[in-house]
Amino acid sequence: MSSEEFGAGGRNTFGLLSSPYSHPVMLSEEQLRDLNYPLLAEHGRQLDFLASTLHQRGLDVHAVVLRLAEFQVAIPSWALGTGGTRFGRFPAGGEPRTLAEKIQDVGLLNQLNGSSNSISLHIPWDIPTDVAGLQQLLREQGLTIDSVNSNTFQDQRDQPHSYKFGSLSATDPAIRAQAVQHNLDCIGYGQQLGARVHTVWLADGSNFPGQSHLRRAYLRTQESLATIYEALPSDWTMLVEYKPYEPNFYSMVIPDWGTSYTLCQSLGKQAQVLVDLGHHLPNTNIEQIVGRLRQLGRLGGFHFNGSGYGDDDLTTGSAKPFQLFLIFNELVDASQDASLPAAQVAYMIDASHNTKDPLEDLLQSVDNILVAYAKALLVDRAALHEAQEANDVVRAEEVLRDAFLTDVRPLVAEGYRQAGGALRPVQALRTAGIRQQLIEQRGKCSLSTGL
Ligand SMILES: [Mn+2]
Repeated sequence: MSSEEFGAGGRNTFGLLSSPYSHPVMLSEEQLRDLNYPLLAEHGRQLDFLASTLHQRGLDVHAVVLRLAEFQVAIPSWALGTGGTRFGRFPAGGEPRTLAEKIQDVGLLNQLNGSSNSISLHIPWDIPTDVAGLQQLLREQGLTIDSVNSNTFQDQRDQPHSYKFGSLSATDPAIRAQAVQHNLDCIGYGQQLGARVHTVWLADGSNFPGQSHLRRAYLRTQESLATIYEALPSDWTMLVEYKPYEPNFYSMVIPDWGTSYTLCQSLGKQAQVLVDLGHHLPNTNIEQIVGRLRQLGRLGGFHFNGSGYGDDDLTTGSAKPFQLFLIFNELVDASQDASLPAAQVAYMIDASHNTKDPLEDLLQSVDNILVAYAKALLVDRAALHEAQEANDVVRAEEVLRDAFLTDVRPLVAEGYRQAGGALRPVQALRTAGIRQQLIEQRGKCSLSTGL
């Protein structure tokens, strides 16, 4: 990700490779071929049928598949183990215990779908200790570190000051200085591993009326962010994420895209707004926010996830595939608008939950994202524009429906195949018995989350 919008990402390398970290569970090229073989004939039939249908609509199926094969979504290190709720955690077994094992898991995902070639790190959970070894592992797996995420929403052991009442917005300058330093440390760790994006999600806020001076909390945050921004390397982007509630329930210092936007405006060009799909109140028109930010030149990235009520962090596109399609429709529309400059948008997943095998969940999320993207690429933009200009409400909606209701799964599968991956990644993961191998290697109760 973090490449030019919808542009090419690096390709993975396949096959068993030597590594400073012993025995990563990987699939050989031959295994992947064997997994695809029984599906190839039916896949070919479906793809041919779809190609001829799209050809009649004036669409070049090869161009669409190429865009899909190039599209990359970053995987968060914190989603490789089962997440929890306030009530409990139900581990899947075989979860990664170290940063090296998290990298290996993402390597496995990328082998299967060719669309997950980078990783988002969370500091201090992922502080690199063996930088040279990790760099080598990343090279071998064909992966990069795209972003580092700071964490001032919980106290770490040995930390002099508590974040109980805020971090970058805290009333005590010593607490703010500590939180700023943590963010600078994150950038330093990211530089060691080649990251180019620093993401700030601020949990600061208040739980009760009167607890916090709303304007002064904003100004203190702005000042803290400016200090971090000054230290940002010139080729980095700083993403400012917003969230309407939780962990604070009366006010959040950065509750909405408007606040993120004004902070970014005050910081400078390298500051951009990050849209986390779960960080909106129910029924918010997220695609409109995406369109606005893109128009304003401040759309920096996404945290993809699925949400029914709030920050549910479920599988992306599981319950609201139409919303995901409409978001991609805005992105594709903007990318084809000659009046808008190209944007560097970081596509990342931010999900973590309790019920599914984390690797299967991530494969499903990436698949749903690619399906939404593929459908957005099929929209007849000229017809849509014409209908909009003529205020032909029904025709405009029908144009979107034509694209959304097309079963594009053969295109996505062909993208996987062309990237050297599996036609059906989840099925391949199961057939290859990956989880069992991971459990044998790492044990049933392995754990790496920092929560
Ligand atoms: Mn997020």
